[in-house]
Amino acid sequence: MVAGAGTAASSASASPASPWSARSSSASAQDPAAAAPTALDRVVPAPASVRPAAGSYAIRPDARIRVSGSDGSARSARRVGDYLAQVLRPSTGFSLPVTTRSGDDGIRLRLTPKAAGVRTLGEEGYRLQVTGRAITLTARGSAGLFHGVQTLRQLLPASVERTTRQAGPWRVSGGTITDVPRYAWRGAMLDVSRHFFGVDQVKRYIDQLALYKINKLHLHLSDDQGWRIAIDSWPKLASHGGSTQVGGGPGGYYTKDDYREIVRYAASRELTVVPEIDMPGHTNAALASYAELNCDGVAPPLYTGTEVGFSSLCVPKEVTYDFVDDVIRELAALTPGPYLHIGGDEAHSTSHEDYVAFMDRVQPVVAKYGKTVVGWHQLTGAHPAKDAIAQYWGTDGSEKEVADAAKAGTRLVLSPANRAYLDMKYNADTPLGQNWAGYVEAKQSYDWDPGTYIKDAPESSVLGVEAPLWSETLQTSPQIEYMAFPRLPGIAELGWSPASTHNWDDYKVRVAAQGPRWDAMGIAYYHSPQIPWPTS
Ligand code: TNX
Repeated sequence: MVAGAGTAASSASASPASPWSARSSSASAQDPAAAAPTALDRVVPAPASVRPAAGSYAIRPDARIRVSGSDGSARSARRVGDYLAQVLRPSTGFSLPVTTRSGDDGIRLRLTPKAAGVRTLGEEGYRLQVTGRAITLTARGSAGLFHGVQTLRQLLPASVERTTRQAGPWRVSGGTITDVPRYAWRGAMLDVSRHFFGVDQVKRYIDQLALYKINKLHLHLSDDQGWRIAIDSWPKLASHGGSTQVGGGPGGYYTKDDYREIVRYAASRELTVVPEIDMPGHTNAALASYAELNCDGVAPPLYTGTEVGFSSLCVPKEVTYDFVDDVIRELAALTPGPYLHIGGDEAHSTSHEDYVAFMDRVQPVVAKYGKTVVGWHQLTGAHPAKDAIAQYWGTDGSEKEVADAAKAGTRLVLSPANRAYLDMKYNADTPLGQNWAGYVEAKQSYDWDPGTYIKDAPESSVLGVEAPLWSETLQTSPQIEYMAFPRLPGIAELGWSPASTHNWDDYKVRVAAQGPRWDAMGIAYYHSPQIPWPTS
């Protein structure tokens, strides 16, 4: 006890006296978990503000998770408390009861939507205070509490992520984190068309996205190779259009209940699903399912290759808009989030005139069903709707029509292909992925600024960032993970952390510390040589 207290007084990073100190000091030589707890600023994404203090909190076998919520928010606080307990119980072996009983000890999750002191936290921010007696997480909304829980996970030893009982101690450094996101849109896209991914695979990815405070899951639900969502009024879209994939495998599609389950699960991890039906190009699967959608009235065969730009809906035909109306109506009805993505990229088989005419007719349909249009940035070459969002996927930010649209009010989500595309190869030896936008190593992926990326676009037009994962070459969860990690956390940090924290040399050390967590979680990441992964 005495020795422990003396150490704490002499060094900010050393451990204070605690019921664990006698045991941990003898264990610290061999056991990395017994070393000084992770400093509060060593997490990904970097927090907006960190104030370290002496001391630390240790989760003990009798700790409780105390949840409270004012103004009717107690249920949301309990949901997050239950989630935290699910993360902590298997590895700690502690019972960690979730209780609404108040107290000044334990892990306290407080939702205070109207309290004056937390107004600046917004919907997604949180404050994490750690003293010797308690960890107190405060937020205005469940998203803030949930994001705070993700930070707390990273402050505990990596072994907390294992699903069998591990040795502690489970200590968290003292001090306060006050954290809010830089951008409202921090997305990840999964292409479920080129290869189909089932509900459980999507859930696994959602859990991984949630670790880094990603809040949008963009699902690319249709393309030339597959239509992946059941539409009752056009049933062959899924049954025929969804029956294969790249390489000729069996493909698949989501029933409406499957899709609702994905939406529900994403919401439980504070992600909003953004569904995409790519139009007027990338539509071979639909054209193959219904002959009348083709200008010549002849259905093409299903397609299992990887070329792009050869298909188009028939812009002059009225039935095209019956189809679009039905699909958007049914998809909007299934989707609680405010956004509906209509694609619009690589419409190489549609004349410019037809493209503009098509977008002029389709955008109002999205509005009619109560949703906000999102489109790939080629939409800025047409007439983007007043509240439209353009997703930029170019490689140098020089497109004048994008900047002009941004000046006129179009909001931008940035996914530059040579930075944010998770399907680009890391280098020439990467066994998966493509290289049309070059090789994208971890540093290349992280080291850019979304606020100034598009030449002449006002910084205020930038809504956020998104990391797309196209699946021409990907079929399994480990393959998804190999491409997403470690690049995804870097894009997540660009979306969350203030520009003032941006620093590759600092980031690479913080992301290196995620490696043991990914090992503990069974995430099959790419061991980038640019990152100083801990050895052991
Ligand atoms: C371009 S990015 C595409 C996709 C491909 C991707 C492969 C975009 C909007 N279109 O159709 O899958 O490249 O990297």
